[in-house]
Amino acid sequence: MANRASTRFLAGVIEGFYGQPWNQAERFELLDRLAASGLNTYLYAPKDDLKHRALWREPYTPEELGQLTSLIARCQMSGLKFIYALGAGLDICYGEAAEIEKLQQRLAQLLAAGCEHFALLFDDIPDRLSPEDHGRFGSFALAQCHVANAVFRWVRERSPAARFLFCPTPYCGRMAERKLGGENYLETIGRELPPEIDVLWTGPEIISREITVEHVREMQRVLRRKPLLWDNLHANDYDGRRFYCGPYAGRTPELRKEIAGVLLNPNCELALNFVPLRTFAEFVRGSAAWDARHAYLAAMAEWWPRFATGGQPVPLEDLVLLGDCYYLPFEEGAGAEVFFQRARALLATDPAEWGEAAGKFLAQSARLRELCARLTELRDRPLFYALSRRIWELREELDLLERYVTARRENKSSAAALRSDFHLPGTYRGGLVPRLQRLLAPRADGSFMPPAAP
Ligand code: GDL
Repeated sequence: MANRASTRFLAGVIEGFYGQPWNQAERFELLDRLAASGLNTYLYAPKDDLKHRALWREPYTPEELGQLTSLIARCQMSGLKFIYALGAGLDICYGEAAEIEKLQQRLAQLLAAGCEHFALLFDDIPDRLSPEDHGRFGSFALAQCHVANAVFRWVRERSPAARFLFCPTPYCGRMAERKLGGENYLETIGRELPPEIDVLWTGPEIISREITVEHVREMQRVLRRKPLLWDNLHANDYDGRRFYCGPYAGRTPELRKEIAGVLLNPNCELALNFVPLRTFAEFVRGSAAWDARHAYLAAMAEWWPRFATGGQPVPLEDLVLLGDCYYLPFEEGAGAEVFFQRARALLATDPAEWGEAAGKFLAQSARLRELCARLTELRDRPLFYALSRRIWELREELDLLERYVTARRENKSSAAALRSDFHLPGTYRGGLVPRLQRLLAPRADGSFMPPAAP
């Protein structure tokens, strides 16, 4: 396995999302899965672990360090690189020597625990310098390079083969266009950081639908090195109602030779990452003829046995349809899209013209709804708990639509017939957040406006 750990191309997972970090058992499970699928890296960067970011100056207790030590040992045993990241950017004073010492003290704890590889992350932080730092460095990029270079040199003296990663404050094309971090931020980073430091990059957007060779070549020029992709395609921390079990997609196999590697920052719920990881691993090692939908269907078939229930089995076809309902951030899977269009067309037409369409819709909706009910009996409880709130919501919407279509088909158009005792005014779709959401509607061009007056 040593050969895998020594390869330059990094491929694996970043635990880099907001929200509850994975627990120790989940991390072990993940590491086993990474090793089994031929991936080689785990980057430890849980945003809401206090000591990763908010309390980055506080040393680890022996117990906390013990947990990290066992993760590091497991990685070494399995031929995986464990990369430890610190996010000090919320409040660091860049020009203070004592701050760099604090960073070193923390990394020294990790070195003593056997960690060899490190990262400094400056994403999602205020992009302003204190007057002192401004006076000393003149630019945000120079202040960060000062800290990163000092820590990099210190690390390399102690861990000569260390990979050292840097996440810039503008970490995607859109942020760079808005000049986050100031004029020429990325050019400065490219010039000042030694070429051995890897620079993380999420693509044209924070969540990039596509990452093209052209885009990456442009970044190579600016950063003076191949970027290391931090891929948020399957991250769901920004929307608690969604998860993504679609395939790794929107990146062509040619991209692989243009980057230093790619690390997936996936769904917060580990149990929901089976298909993302399985298809990603295939992308990393796969042939030029790689096909995302094909990879998805194969991965769903492999995931299927985990859907064993205490009662009736879950048909694979229905599971694929459910997966299609929670596919990727910018698209539904093919089956869910057809289902949605069928429902939309029905609601926009007179029931007299429905023909067989209503029956088809009702049958498919009932299957999906029944599947959601059956999943409550999953033997794999963490998997069910990860799904339960989302599929509850899906069931409610399917149920409502079925009631509506049935009532219209039976020519009942009075308000009483279109009412549901399960979707009550005040509670159903209630709450402050949904009300606030209705005040401004998103438009296709990314802007927001109050919805058109009736
Ligand atoms: C981000 C954060 C990341 C988060 C993701 C998705 C980076 C570099 N940082 O901006 O922690 O999980 O978006 O919400 O991506």
